[in-house]
Amino acid sequence: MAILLIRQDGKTSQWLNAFKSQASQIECFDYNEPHPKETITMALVWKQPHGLFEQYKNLKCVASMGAGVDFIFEDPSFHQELLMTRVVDPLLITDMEEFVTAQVYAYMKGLYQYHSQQSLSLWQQNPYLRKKDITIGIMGMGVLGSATAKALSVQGFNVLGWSNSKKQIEGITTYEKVDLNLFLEKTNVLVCLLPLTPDTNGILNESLFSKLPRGAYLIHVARGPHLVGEDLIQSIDKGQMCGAAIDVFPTEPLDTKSPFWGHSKIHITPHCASISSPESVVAQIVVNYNRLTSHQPLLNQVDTLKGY
Ligand code: NDP
Ligand code: OXD
Repeated sequence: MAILLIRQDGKTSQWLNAFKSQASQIECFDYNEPHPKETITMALVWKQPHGLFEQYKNLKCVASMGAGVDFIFEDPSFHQELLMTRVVDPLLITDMEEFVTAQVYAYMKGLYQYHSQQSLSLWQQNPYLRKKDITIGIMGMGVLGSATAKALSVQGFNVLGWSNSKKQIEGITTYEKVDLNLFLEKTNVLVCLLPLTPDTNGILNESLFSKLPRGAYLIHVARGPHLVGEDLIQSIDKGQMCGAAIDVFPTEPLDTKSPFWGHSKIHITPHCASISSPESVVAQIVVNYNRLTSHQPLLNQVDTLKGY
């Protein structure tokens, strides 16, 4: 039995090294190197090339190297007999809380505007917002959304949360799926932390933006296809949205021709809100690999019927 690592961005050696230092007894292969296909029982993947899974007749589990699993569902060679797991990791959670919090403060204090002013050598004080002026609405109150909501609430922000099922979280007003409009009408800083599924694809569109109070701000850290890019630009141009911080894009890296790059009210980061640390994540992969080997239920298993 062995693990196959499949990613195409040059980071495989970091993961192999983490296995070597934490679990040298487990055989791990880079899919680009020759390997005995019949030994592979677990594939650890990040944006894998499609069509590979069917080549591994003894494959039982596909494990995402991140929290999201949309790129596994998109692969036609993934089938319902395979188990799927994802990452739930304390570092990933803290990193996301901190990233969203940093974006909220940057927006409140107008820091991006001062960055632009610096390039013009312009010394000019601008009005800024205080916590009482902001209601932060988080779409997706799962592992990352609820932790981020709590972190912001503890700092004194007014926080709302929206998710499929209603949550009970102290200090946070929560809304279930059918109450989306009630959630939106009270939110002026919208944070997207939804998984990408057929139901959430394109959810950040003109119609949704129009339900927010005028001049709302978007912090998008979930997946590129949630956002309809032209709708955001139009909503900003009309003043319905006042700007956005966007970390994720339908095609990554973002095309150099994208209108987002040159837009003064759109602030781009390269999918870095919260990056899986191999050292931290490999420990849980090893636990699951051992559970798989001994036919025990896996941790952080994805409901493949629900899609996240
Ligand atoms: P979870 O699965 O723990 O949470 C998902 C949440 O979304 C749940 O609250 C769920 O509701 C809710 N939800 C799902 N579908 C819908 C829907 N149709 N309508 C309303 N609510 C819905 O995911 P995580 O919190 O771990 O991660 C969220 C996403 O963050 C990942 O899928 C990934 O895309 C993104 N991510 C981005 C990173 C970055 O660096 N930019 C890093 C890590 C993750 P319920 O609770 O009722 O099931
Ligand atoms: C993830 C991500 O899903 O990095 O973990 O986007």
